[in-house]
Amino acid sequence: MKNNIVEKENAVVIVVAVKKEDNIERKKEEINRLCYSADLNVVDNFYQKVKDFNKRTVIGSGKVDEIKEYIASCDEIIDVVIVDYPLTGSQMKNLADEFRTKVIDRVGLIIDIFARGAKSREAKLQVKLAQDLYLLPRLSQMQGTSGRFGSAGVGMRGPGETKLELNRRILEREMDNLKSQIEKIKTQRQSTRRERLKSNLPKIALVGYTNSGKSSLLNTLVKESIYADDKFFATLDTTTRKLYLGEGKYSVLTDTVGFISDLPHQLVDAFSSTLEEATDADLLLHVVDVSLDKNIDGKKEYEINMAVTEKLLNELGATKNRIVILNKCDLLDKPIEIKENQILLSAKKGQGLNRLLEMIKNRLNLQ
Ligand SMILES: Nc1nc2c(ncn2[C@@H]2O[C@H](COP(=O)(O)OP(=O)(O)OP(=O)(O)O)[C@@H](O)[C@H]2O)c(=O)[nH]1
Ligand SMILES: [Mg+2]
Repeated sequence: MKNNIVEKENAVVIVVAVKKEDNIERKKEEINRLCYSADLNVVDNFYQKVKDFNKRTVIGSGKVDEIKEYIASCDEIIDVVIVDYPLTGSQMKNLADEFRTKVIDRVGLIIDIFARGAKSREAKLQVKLAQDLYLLPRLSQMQGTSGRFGSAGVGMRGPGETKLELNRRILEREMDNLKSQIEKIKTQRQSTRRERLKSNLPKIALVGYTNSGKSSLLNTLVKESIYADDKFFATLDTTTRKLYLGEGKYSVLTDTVGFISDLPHQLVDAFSSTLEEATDADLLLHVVDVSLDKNIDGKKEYEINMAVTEKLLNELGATKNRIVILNKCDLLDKPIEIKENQILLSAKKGQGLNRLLEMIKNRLNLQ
């Protein structure tokens, strides 16, 4: 339903399982949460387990027809079809032509959420770079669709709004320019007095799946109120604060952008300097939302999220010195098994904080 205050776009979601390990239910929940974070109104979900990969449209022609009919006969006007799979430019064009509406893939949707959330100059430049990296291989197909990709709304928000008028050469030049501006900001940041002072202290970074409670934990630990929300990717800027560990000992604590399954490589590349700062730390606090304890193919959902985060951290070359924080323990209704190196905590209720500070001092050899 469109409401009068903020007119939300109506979306139809196609959940696509291609890999053997893809779980439709988990994928559905996650893509719907991403749609919610992008302020979309999801009218309906369609599902397809892809067996014979269709190069033209990814999903089979029968499914294409079914969705086409649905859109044509739907009471609501469907503004966008979200496909939970990375599409090439031509697949996107083919589906947009079939559905006669805007089509956005999972990568485009995540970049859109970042585009809406970017506040600082650095985050805006990084998002712009990610948008360009995403657009470059799709530019020619997207230009040929006479507005089918839309001129406003999801997928077109933020810094990249007029991109479809650009050509490849201009885009490449712009990307070089963005990279050098991002590099300049990074150098400036490192040379500020405040940073130099902090640099003598041990560095701790909060990392983890999006929505696990990283910002909430920073707020609780340093008695701050940086933005935390139940939407995915609430944090796009690094926030660094001095953290008192007790017994006259200090460290600096950094909060950063969250991870997700299949995090678009364009975002990893564009946000590399931000991610580097986090992964360069002396100690990582890997925050996990332990309340996601539903069983999925023999594993708990939070264990799957932990594995996704660990894989990304390893790819980024992050430090091995880690504490795993099983957060949101206030939402658990039965006790769970805790391994060495893990701690049960509630950022919201302030449970487990003293034990965490002890563990941190111990790990940083500050005792
Ligand atoms: N019940 C409960 N909710 C929590 C706890 N910690 C965080 N939350 C909620 O979880 C949601 C996400 O919290 P954030 O702190 O924004 O999570 P984040 O990891 O920073 O998320 P991104 O920045 O989006 O990656 C918010 O609605 C918080 O209020 C907790 O210990 N218990
Ligand atoms: Mg956050």
